[in-house]
Amino acid sequence: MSGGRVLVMGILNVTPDSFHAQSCTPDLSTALARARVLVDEGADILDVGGESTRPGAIPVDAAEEAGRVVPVIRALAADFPGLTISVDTCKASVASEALHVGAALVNDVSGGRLDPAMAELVGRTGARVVLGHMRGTPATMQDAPRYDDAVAEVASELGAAVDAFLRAGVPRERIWVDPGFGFGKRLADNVALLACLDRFRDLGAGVVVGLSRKRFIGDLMRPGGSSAPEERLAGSLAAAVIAATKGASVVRTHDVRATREALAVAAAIAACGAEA
Ligand code: HH2
Repeated sequence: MSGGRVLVMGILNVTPDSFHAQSCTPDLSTALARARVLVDEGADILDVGGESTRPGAIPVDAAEEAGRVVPVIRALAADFPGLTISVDTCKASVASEALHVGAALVNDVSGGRLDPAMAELVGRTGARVVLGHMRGTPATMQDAPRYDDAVAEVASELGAAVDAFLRAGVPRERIWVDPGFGFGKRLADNVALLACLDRFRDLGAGVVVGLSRKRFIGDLMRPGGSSAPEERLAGSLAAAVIAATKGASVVRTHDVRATREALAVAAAIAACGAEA
């Protein structure tokens, strides 16, 4: 594991249609109640999203998306003054409103590709940013994705995204990268990206992973079978631990307590190995 404790980013989906239906808290009061649970369980960051990015998701316009996340972020900033709040969006206008009411981090699963104004906004505001890797859009990304060498190609495309944000004036230490598990990837691509996660540290940025309850985790848990997102916790924890041992700085999850406990075991073993 890399030096420093792995941060846990709790998922707050202010959506009616996220792929893990139990994570949906589409109105202010249920979102705040869920946020309190995630904070009590030890979340370092809360990631607030107002648009599902699952494959084939129906796009939401900026006004609707902002209308979902901005009241929640404003209330979270008031209720949890020390908490890092992230906004999960690909739209600069939504990110701008979120930063204005208390978010400090922009989590853009498109790595700034879907909105050319995003890099300039992050540079101007001094926010932190997660640059995710995705080809196409959530509507098209699983239409026959193809890589000759997924690790090399994703690293190269993420490297280009990092360069664009550096050119926009974002300091390197404010940039994290995320290989984008499930975002236009086949099962073998997701497996290769996790197996070689340490390669992404060569980009000179901390590495974020979002593995929680995704379809490929279910495919690995039950080869040839099927599973619902509710049944994928064990596999998600295994993947989170592997990511941590390969240098992830942040693990994004629906299950903060279980993930924190699994990471604590991994950290204790890694610390003993480092002393030996
Ligand atoms: N995955 C999802 C959303 N945001 N952000 C980062 N950085 N990395 C990820 O892998 C990632 C992400 C999809 O998960 P979820 O938010 O639970 O589902 P939905 O997009 O359906 O709301």
